[in-house]
Amino acid sequence: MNENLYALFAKAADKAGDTPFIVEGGRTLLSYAQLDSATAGYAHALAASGAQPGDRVVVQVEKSIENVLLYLGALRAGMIYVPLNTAYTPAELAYFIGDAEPAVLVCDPAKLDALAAVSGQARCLTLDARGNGTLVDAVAAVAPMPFKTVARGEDDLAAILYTSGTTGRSKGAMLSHGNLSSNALVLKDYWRWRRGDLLIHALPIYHVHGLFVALHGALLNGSTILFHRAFDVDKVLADFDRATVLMGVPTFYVRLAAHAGLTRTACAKMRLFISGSAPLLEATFEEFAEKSGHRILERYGMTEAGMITSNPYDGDRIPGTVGYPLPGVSARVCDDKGVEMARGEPGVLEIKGPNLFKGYWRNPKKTAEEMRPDGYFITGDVATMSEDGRVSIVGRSKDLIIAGGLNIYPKEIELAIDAVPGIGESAVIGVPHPDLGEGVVAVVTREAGSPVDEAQVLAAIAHKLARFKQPRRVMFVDALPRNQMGKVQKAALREAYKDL
Ligand code: MLC
Ligand code: AMP
Repeated sequence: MNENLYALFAKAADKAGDTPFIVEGGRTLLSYAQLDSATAGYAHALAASGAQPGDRVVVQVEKSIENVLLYLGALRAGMIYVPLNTAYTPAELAYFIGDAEPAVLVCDPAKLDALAAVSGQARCLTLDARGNGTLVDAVAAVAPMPFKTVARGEDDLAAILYTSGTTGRSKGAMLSHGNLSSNALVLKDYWRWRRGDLLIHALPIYHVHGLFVALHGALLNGSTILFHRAFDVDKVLADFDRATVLMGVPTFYVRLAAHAGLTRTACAKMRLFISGSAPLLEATFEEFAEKSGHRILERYGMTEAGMITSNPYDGDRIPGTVGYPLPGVSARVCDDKGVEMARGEPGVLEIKGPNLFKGYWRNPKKTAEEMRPDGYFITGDVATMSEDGRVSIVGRSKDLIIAGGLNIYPKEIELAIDAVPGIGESAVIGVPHPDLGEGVVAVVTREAGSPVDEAQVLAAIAHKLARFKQPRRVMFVDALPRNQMGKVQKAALREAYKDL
């Protein structure tokens, strides 16, 4: 049997027939009946560009239907899809491209020159936000031809998604066809996908949430996607009159709850609101429930494992908890040696299951550091588990900031700031932010006599780091607080600057 994830989608597409697949601004861009030939074109174009099954296809482009088809075409062709955040600077991209060694690189035409120097052996194709570029020309050049989806086993890689640990250097999480299909199938049942469901898709498609959880959910169910290039609260609300499902990061719900248009009447047709990627504040949950009449279903996941736990569809959706391990997933809360804690006691969440990744790309050492000998993965999230197995995420043992659902690794920013002339040292922290959950703040010291100021620091790092990672404030101090071991006390800094 072909375990290629696309084979599952093809089966669902056959059943869905003329159902619209992607609708944007009220216009059907593609139906399920057209999915086979549309993705065949992309698979052929990638193969004609010289990529073989198992080769990496690195993609940094704006969200578009062509981008969706490129992803599905790469799956069909048995290639390994490597999506990158559009906010990354050329300096950041150089690392990913060097590490992934792609056969094909697809980027925005505006970035082509900057990337030429770092693209190595990769064939460069372009795709702009309006769906034009040499990739689309290559698709047009192959003429309509059937494509036999390349046979893949469940352990063959479908995608590599970059994510970072405490070191600040991103690692590629290797996800197999089996990882992705097992998770998608479980979620189809768990969230009760049904005939007639329409999904509002307003997330980026370079992360697990938008690319896998949302897109796969709709594809597997043959559901129409109401496609939004970005999250615009007015436009998303306007779709509530025909949609049934919304998936979003907590910032979506903060903005929706603050909107006068969020009423029970406006939400009467909606079936399910799902939140994840960052903690949903209880206050947001309650305000949203009060105004919309819907209790948001919060779930928890990560790049290395897709979705891990979820609040129940029928049972109690309790704010501040992320629900139960999904069917097939085992979870335990342990101390730093891997010894299980008593129920209710906080510890680090460890997990195992068919959704768990195949390790970090070309980095067995890092993979081994984050795995227990019995196959459990150490998530770095601090959790408690109730007597009946319900999980609450209560903190993080990894040094990570999550702003608007995007992960930011302080170490990477600290390294950039430390290199600024006149800076002694730095500590980067997340402080509460009403819209994004957390906001980035840098606390720094000056070298003796240096006049370096906030504007100079920000200007010096601007070309190195994606905008979303750049601190919103730089605070100067005489010395960073340290504990007896010499470690910077970030908790003390977070407390000191919590009202910034
Ligand atoms: C945008 N900006 C951000 C930001 N998004 N800053 C910090 N964090 C973010 N997440 C900055 C821009 O650089 C810009 O800065 C300004 O905000 C306005 O940009 P924008 O593009 O207009 O922002 P907006 O459309 O409001 O975007 C906010 C958002 C978006 C929350 C809607 O970031 C988003 O869609 N986030 C979802 C991320 C996601 O998919 N996460 C899932 C990861 S998977 P300036 O200064 O230039 O104005 C995962 C696993 C799991 O975690 O469990 O799901
Ligand atoms: P990423 O590396 O981008 O996949 O981000 C995964 C991280 O996001 C997890 O390790 C958690 O720290 C965080 N996360 C995801 N979902 C939730 C949630 N519902 N509540 C709290 N944290 C979450």
